Amino acid sequence: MTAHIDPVTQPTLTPAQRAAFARDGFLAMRQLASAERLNAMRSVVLDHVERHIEPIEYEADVAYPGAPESRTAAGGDTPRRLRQAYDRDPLFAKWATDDRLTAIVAQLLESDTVWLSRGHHNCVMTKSPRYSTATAWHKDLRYWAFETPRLVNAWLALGDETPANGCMRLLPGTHRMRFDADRMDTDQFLREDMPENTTLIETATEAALAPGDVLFFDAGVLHAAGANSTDQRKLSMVTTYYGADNAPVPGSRSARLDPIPARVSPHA
Ligand SMILES: O=C(O)CCC(=O)C(=O)O
Repeated sequence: MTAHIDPVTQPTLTPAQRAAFARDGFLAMRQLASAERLNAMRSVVLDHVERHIEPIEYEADVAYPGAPESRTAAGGDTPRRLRQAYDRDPLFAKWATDDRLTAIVAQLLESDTVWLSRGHHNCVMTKSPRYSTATAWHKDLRYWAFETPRLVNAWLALGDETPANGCMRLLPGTHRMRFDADRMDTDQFLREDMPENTTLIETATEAALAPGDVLFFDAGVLHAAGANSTDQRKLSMVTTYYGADNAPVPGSRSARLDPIPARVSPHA
């Protein structure tokens, strides 16, 4: 069943957009957030970064290759993710449950009801100019525990995202592929020393985004991103959704925080 979408206020995906998402596992939609909203969100983010408002994941915590060894090492206390965006500020909560945003998610999930996960993503990614590490190829599902793999992420660009500042890179169609366990390392990153993996990586698409654009991607699609080599911080808010046909596995980390009903079925 699909959600009732008001075509005036809420975008309706074209058959070509739906087909692209099903085929590739991602879809960029342009200009979904206004400049006014982005300015307000950016101000809150910069204030929270400046004042180190917890919960924060720091560059030292991600432990990606090249990351500072500890929070006290040079750059170790550079914020990488402002966690718990939904509970952090009403501006973020409003965006996460925005009608136009969740109308698109409802269509991608083919579910009238849309749940926002508070346990996964639900953060502002802050990629700093001086200290930032690249993220290797992975599927977000690697540590998540849900009844089905049908989850959609919405990545809102709060500013420009380009290859130079470490925009997202995605491997089209990989949400539909099954990978033998030995193609991943022990942390579930795609091994880049295997010819079948390097051939796959050659198919990567770079998701350059302008402020207000949203990249929707299936939680099963392989993606990566580079470091930020510019002199400006890159800021993106990322939220994760699932539909009525899915739920976190009881007792798992994915079930620890109550989800938010981001969109309620008109038939409920
Ligand atoms: O901006 C990045 O480095 C990518 C982040 C990412 O893929 C993730 O946190 O799952």
